[in-house]
Amino acid sequence: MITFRRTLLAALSAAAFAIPFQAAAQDIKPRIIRFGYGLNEVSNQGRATKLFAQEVEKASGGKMKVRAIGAAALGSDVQMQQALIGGAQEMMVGSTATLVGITKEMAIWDTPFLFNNAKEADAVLDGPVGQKVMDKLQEKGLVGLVYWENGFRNLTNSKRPVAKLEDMNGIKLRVMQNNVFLESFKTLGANAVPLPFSELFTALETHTVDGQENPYNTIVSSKFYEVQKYLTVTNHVYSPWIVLVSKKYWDTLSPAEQKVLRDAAKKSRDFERQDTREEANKALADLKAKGMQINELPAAEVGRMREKLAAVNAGIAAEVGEGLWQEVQGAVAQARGQ
Ligand code: TK8
Repeated sequence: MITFRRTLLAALSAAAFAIPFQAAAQDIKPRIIRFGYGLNEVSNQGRATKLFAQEVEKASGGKMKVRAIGAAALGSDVQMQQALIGGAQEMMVGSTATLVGITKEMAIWDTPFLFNNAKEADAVLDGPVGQKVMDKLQEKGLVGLVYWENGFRNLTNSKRPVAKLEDMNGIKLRVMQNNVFLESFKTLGANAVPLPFSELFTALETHTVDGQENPYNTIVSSKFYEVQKYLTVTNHVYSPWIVLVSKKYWDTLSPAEQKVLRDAAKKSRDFERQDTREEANKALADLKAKGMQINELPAAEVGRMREKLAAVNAGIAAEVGEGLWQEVQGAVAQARGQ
């Protein structure tokens, strides 16, 4: 009896002690972070997400757990962005280009031929102006952590090899849901159709569209080679991906928890860029082996493409503001000079 009373007392006092520390008690339960992405698990995006999840779990001693959900199972980029803003989903990675409807400054990264190589992209995106553009998301309910590499985009289609700009005439080309891309490809003579990435494979398979443009890695991992015969090396624009957190969720985290996410995001970025570049180096050979017919756009035609696409620059500058446009141009010039 005495033992029982003692145990009861101990239990009661433990409970009483626990009440003021409810927050701490809750922390024992792992925080589950739903992290959505659009590509397959077996892709550069999937691999880096997995690494991010491992880093978060390790650094938090298992108190934070990332549930990675790929293949757009949580929705397209745009749908996931809305879920993050509303607080129904915690994290995602997707294209900056699909964020322009929320934060217009993101359109700066859609500038055709902005970067000549990945080194320039890294310097500008990871530098002060990249951070500034990322920070604009906060007032819209999103916290940007890091930019990953999607990569330089190239053109594929099922109609014909594109060896000169005129070959693009009338090709029904899927573009991202973004005005710069829409205008760019209209300017080049294609019949540009905005579609979410999650609908793209089926649209190509059913010939709802004839072509699309994405980096080599995505053409491989999304198996576009099964439904696209021709690939033209254009490198017309560098696409970043961006790792996002719901601001509603972010604000519930302690500074230590926020640091776990920031540090893991940086590690995932470094891993992802290296992995993407290694894969991209092999991708053309892979795609050839899968039966794609590949041609480089001749330099003279690239020149014509640059000239034509310069027409969209004024629109981008107006959209993001002349100040930001100049700042990015300056950062690129600096990166180029280094
Ligand atoms: C994945 C997309 C994709 C992008 C596209 O969700 O839509 O073409 O390149 O990476 O963000």
